Amino acid sequence: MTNLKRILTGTAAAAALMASAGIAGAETWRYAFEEAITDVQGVFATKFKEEVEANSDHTIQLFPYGTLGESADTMEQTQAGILQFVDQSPGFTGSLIPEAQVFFVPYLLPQDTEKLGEFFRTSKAINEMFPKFYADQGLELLTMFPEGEVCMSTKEPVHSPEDLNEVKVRVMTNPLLVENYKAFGATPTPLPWGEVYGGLQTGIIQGQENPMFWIESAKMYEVTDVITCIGHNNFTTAVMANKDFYDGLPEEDQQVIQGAIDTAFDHIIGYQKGLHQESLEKILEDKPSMEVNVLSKEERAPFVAAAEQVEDKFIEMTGDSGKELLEQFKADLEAVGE
Ligand code: 6CS
Repeated sequence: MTNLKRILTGTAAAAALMASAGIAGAETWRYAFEEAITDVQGVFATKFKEEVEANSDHTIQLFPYGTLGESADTMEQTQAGILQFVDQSPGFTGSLIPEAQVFFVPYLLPQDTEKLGEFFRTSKAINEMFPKFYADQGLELLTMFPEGEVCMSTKEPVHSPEDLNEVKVRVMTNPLLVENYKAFGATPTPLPWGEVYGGLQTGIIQGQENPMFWIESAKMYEVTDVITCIGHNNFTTAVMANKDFYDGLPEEDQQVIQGAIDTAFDHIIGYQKGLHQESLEKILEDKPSMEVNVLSKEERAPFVAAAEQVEDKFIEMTGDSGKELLEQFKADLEAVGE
């Protein structure tokens, strides 16, 4: 046997041994998300990367928004196994996983980040029921986490559903979110993220909704004049892995991933303390003329009343599985005092 042959045979034998022992070599795993590296999803992803790299030989390569296309593109790439990890909001997962639209029944979620953290940590609906829906689409659901109270930003003030009459409000591409804004009196316009700034600038749309950090960092305030908070939702997102990739990992690697997810989750809950207010202050510093309205209980009442018809639509769209999920979701919220 030549030296080269001996080395090659040795390497193959070692690889076979490692494979049979379930030990994978150092790998680079690709992780895409829908925001910039300094935004909430980016801060989560950075913490996840640090944890995985500190506790294994693997490397995580991060792909912020725009580097691999829109949310729909990165989801396809994950399902195809080109990406190992993806962060995608249920706002874009509506057609793929209709049950994930439960996050768009208005006035279900609390706004307090700590309470939300407890809900996401303990919820049976999220931790036991949702993973099955994602698994059916070839995805391992690793976690879901909140990103902050959603507020509208529009060209004109909004104090009632009448003020939204004929206002084209951009929503994420999610059928229930469309129903949500119809019930609020607006003309919902589903669009991928990349078309929102230009759409507002040219007047094709006249409003959109997002958490305050995103209204600030994505400069939504440059192309709208009024921010209105009615407390109807808190932006939720989900981190997933390609299921075949995840299932094929040795248990040791799966544990590293779960540990990194748990650490990043705690980190992102803490990170968001005060973020809404800080972002609002930055907006007002840059554009003092921005009008900010937090609607009173009385003003919110018709929006709260509209939630019922959105809930009915959710059940119409998802049938028994959605109904069961919604009931569990409500029970889980009650368990954390909501
Ligand atoms: O509205 C959107 O489409 C975007 N909003 C946030 C907070 N994150 C990513 C998403 O694409």
